[in-house]
Amino acid sequence: MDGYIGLIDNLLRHFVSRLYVYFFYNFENMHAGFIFLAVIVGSVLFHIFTPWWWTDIASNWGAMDDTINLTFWIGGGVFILVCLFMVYCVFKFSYKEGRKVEYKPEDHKLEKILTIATTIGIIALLAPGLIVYKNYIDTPKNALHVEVNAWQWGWQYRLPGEDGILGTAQVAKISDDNPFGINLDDPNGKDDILIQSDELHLKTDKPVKILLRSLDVLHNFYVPQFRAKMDAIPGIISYYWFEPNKVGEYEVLCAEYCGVGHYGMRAIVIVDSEENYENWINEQETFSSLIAKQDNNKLKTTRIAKNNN
Ligand SMILES: [Cu+2]
Repeated sequence: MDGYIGLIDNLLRHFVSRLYVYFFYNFENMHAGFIFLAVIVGSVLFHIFTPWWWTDIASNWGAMDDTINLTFWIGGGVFILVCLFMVYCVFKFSYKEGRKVEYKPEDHKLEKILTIATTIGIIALLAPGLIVYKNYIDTPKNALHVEVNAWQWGWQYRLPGEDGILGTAQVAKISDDNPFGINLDDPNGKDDILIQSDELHLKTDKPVKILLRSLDVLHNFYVPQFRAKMDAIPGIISYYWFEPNKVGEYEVLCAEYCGVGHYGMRAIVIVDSEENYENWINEQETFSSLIAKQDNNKLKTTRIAKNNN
């Protein structure tokens, strides 16, 4: 028994000392190759076993996922090829005494191949995205308009009333009485529906055009499940569209770092059936009813003031 243990012990010692020799005398020249190999294997394994992946899609924009997948395959493929090439070079051309480097400042053939291959790769990466983006901003005629107002740090929403047209608005006109800065002399603004809440409702299977306004800095209205987002930029109205197609509750995030309260810009979008949506929208306040309420309040305060004098 002791003999066996002695043998195993000897073998282990032999193996460890061999490993030691390998690592510290050969490995030194080639360790970069092993690191690259580990990076490739690690990346592929991470991709397969990652616990983080997309949410289920709840809109028409499957094409967004396709372009991301295409970018992933092209980018991932090139990444693996470049790393494997480096691994090959590290092993093939590691230091050998007496070996000289060939001086080759130019190689027209190689340059031509690399230029053409890079061009094809860049076109394959960009062209599909441009096509999808064109559709992304090409709003269907029957889309519901929803204005998203972003501010530090929250959201409010405005929908057109029965006329289907949003009144014009300006940030400079925003006040306590006019939280969206709607132009008072624009008749289209009177019936606008104001939602000063974190909860927005949308109708399922009905396209929505999102019109983005920012009252201060860059924000970005993002619901991951809709695969749609865009920056809200002070001074201009940016827009895109999507069609929610799954009834449910989704979280809104601000996807543009916008200051210390950025993390708090979370809200809820509820995709309703037609009936529930109509019920919800009928309960919302219009701009003219808000003005009437405020006038009423002012009247009351003046009356109280008069009575008290
Ligand atoms: Cu923000």
